[in-house]
Amino acid sequence: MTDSVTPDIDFDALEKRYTEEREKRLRADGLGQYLSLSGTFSSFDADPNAPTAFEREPVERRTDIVIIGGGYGGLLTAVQLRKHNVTDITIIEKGADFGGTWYWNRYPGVRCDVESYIYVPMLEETGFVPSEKYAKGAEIYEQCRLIARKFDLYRDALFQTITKTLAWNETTQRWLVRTNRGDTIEARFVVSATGVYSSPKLPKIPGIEAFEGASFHTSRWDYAFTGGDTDGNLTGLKGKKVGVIGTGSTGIQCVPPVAEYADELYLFQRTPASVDIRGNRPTDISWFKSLPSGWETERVMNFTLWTSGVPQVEDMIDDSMSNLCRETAAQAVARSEGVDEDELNKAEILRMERVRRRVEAIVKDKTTAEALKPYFHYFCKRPGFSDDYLQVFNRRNVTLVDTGGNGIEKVTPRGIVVGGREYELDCIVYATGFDFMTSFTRESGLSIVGTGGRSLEEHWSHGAKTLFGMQTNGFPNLFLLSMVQAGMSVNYRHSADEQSKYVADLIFHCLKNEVGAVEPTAEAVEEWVGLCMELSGPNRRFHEKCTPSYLNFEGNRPPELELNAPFGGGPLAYFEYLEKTKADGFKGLLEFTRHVVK
Ligand code: N01
Repeated sequence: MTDSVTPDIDFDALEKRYTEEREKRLRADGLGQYLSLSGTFSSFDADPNAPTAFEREPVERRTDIVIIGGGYGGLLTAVQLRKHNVTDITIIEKGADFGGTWYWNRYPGVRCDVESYIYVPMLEETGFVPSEKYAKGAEIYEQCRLIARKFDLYRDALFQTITKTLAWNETTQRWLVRTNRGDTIEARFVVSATGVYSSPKLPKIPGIEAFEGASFHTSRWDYAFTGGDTDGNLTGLKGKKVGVIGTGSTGIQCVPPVAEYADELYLFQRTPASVDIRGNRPTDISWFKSLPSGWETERVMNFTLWTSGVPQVEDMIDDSMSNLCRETAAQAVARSEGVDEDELNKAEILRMERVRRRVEAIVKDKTTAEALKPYFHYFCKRPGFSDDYLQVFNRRNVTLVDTGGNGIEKVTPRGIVVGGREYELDCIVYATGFDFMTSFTRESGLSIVGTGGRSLEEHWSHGAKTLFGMQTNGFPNLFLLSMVQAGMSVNYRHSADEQSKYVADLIFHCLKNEVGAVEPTAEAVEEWVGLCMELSGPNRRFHEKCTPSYLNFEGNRPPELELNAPFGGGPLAYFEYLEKTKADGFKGLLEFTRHVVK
């Protein structure tokens, strides 16, 4: 069937192609196709930013609050607590500094992919001005450190320290926190902010460990080998053949600088990314300085409203992502006015058709251009944006090795094998992503034992069960900042802002009112999980038909992760739940709560 408005598009054929491409990529091993950077592969986890760990004696301490993780979640929670004049906070962080994602991800070309004026926190409070609409990672990292200095968070922070176990002591009403450095810390409250994309993964390809050249994950970029820094200048790649595996948001950011410096670059592609216009530009300083007080909150909300399908008078961000969401919002209105689903589906296919035509317009070699065209529904994967990724395929030193959906066959001591051909390489870069919404204990590496000696692993053996994605019954005074059963904004910073405020307000409430222990009842948790499952239905059904990715558990969701979904009502409704609970002085929560006065 063709369409009268766009006569050259055969929508049915495209739908069929989407299904075929998905089926090519579905694998029985699903998430099992990946390895974590532990055991045999722990050398991949070494911190290239601080190769030697500093020495210190184990710490024995009693503290009000332990925060695990110094990325956005941990940092913002600590800031909110400081604003309540809570001073006794110990932050435990695996890296050698604050920053989380922005500490670890220093690959060349790294930038935020949501506009920096709404993604980088606390611009108004710190006076920090991002230099571009999509700021470089190094700037965002600096802003994290600036926030930490401004709120005096370095004081009691323990860096290069991995939290291993948390055990609740019923008698003292405290958590006993133990780390890999022999620290023992007793804390009234623990906030686990171990990150959303913090557990890197490698593909389980035979031979990885036997490769004799340099190889590393993008979140552990080896500048000692490549030379240069996040700005490029990768002079160590002169005369080198480099293979990059992965074409997600990371791959499309790091490929252009590598292409500029390596003698030969082979990009191994399993699924082409959708790559739309980025439109990055320097910040207009006079515009930035003219913004009225309170602009940041308003702008952050403007984006979340658009991306939640709530039309606004103005689109303050006005970029490819917000334009996309404006279209989606218009579609939601059309749907409510009874426009046929078929028509809406066509609009969605046309959107991706624009992306495919952009590939044709930029990439000169027809076979390469064809292989770079994505065939899946737009929101099946995190949309990609770049002004220089597709252009690299016009360079003579760049070869796209399209694996036809199969991925790499094996790694040999000399290189990578695809389709029976060995590509000899000096270096392999794994841009293969992170665990996402899988098992909390596996991703965080934490062993947590709550009331009655019950472990969190056991408690969640049939899936995560939370209230607001942050608390669970049987684990008093423990807050988990994650996206599971929480409202997920496209702008992670907005979710982190709201979660951190909620957690800090609740902890402050407990400290002020001498509430010894707070935890939701099993009934409250059951109700929230039920609501999450009910509301996440449409999104789950959409993703079940998608090409495999981390967003749909590689198309093969394990039964124990059945409940691992974001709160399906969207970020705005989620924020309202948090606000309402705070507004009634946590009464609702505390009524349904095991409530012990110290
Ligand atoms: O990881 P990904 P990412 N053979 O999982 C491929 C955030 N982020 O690090 O598509 C060959 O998206 C895999 O192929 P396929 C952002 O939210 C933010 O890029 O599964 N290839 C895919 O191409 C993002 O969504 C920012 O077929 C193999 C790639 O590896 C999230 O992090 C920057 C393979 C993994 O892509 C994750 O992005 C970067 C194999 N055997 C990231 N196995 C900023 O905001 C896997 N792949 C700056």
